[in-house]
Amino acid sequence: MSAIRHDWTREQALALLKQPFSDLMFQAQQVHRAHFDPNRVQVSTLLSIKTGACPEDCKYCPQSGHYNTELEKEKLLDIEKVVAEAQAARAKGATRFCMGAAWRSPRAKDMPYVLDMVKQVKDMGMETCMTLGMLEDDQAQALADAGLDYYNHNLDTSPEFYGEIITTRTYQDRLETLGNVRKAGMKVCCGGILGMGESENDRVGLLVQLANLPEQPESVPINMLVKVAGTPLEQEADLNPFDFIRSVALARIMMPESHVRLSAGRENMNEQMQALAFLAGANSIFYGEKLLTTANPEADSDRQLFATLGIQPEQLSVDHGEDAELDHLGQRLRDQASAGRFYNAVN
Ligand code: SAM
Ligand code: DTB
Ligand code: SF4
Repeated sequence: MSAIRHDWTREQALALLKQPFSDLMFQAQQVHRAHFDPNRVQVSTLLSIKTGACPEDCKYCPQSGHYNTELEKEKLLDIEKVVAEAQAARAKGATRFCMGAAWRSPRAKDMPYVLDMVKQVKDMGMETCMTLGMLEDDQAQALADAGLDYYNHNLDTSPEFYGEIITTRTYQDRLETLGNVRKAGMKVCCGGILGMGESENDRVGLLVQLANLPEQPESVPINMLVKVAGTPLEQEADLNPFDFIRSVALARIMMPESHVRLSAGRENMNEQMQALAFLAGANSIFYGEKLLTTANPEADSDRQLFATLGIQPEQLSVDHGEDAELDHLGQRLRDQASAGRFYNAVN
């Protein structure tokens, strides 16, 4: 078992990243296999609960009100709609439901609605995650008290490159929100985006920041930029796919116990590239036809990919004897998997 380190230097990380590809992948797989079943991948589904007209100016984002992306804006969704979407995601095999809002931060009057969403999705036996922008400590505590398991808030890139991408909130603001989430006792989902024109040193800088947080995030989404027409990054050059895979491997080595999520951008990756990402230590995906506003691979093609690679979806661990209803749900999820909702290529 590799020990968790919080004292990574950029030089050390860069030296790992620059190894021959085979050596880097071998090292990542050794770390991965010491901490996880390499044939299990966690499956989350996303829903945008409030879409567009965001006051922030994140240059990658189709939901920013600063750019004209012809996105249809939507107010905060009704609770019934959110619950129906969560039920559909659960029926398809997702174990975590992630709700995202295009806010700088939630307003006081929005809080009762989002807290109700957390409670109702949680009551269905799913893990819950939200990403609502910056949180004050009382907001984080209210979400934790409602049963929110994870809060997603990304650092997005290195501290030096950050100012090229976002000017309406600082890196420090983000670190403070992450601190509030931790203080409230929630699990942290925090990662970034690659392919925004950053340097190799910036990619390393992001991963070093994440690894050196006081506690490493339980979940680390690595997004490949989705270039959306109308955003300032629409014409950005493609990142070399091997550089993307190398970053996934580095994340795995430096954050051995975290789930590393192969996140946005899978729609533009072929199966071979996704397989390389799993070999590099990615062990979570967003599953379902849509991310927040952009396309994700069809659920059918993901089931097919899992079958081809002999990957099984990770199941929720159920506390036996404590809650009969949850137990029943755990069994249903296992039954679904064996009934072929996720085809098992191994047996
Ligand atoms: N508004 C909240 C916030 O930014 O804190 C939550 C939602 S925001 C859409 C969540 C994350 O999605 C961003 O931090 C960014 O990493 C990712 N994201 C947004 N647009 C993207 C794109 N075009 N390509 C890849 N990732 C993207
Ligand atoms: C994360 O790191 N990636 C997800 C989730 N956290 C909220 C969002 C990806 C969004 C991609 C662009 C879109 O669909 O709007
Ligand atoms: Fe708003 Fe989040 Fe998009 Fe930034 S990433 S513009 S904060 S929705």
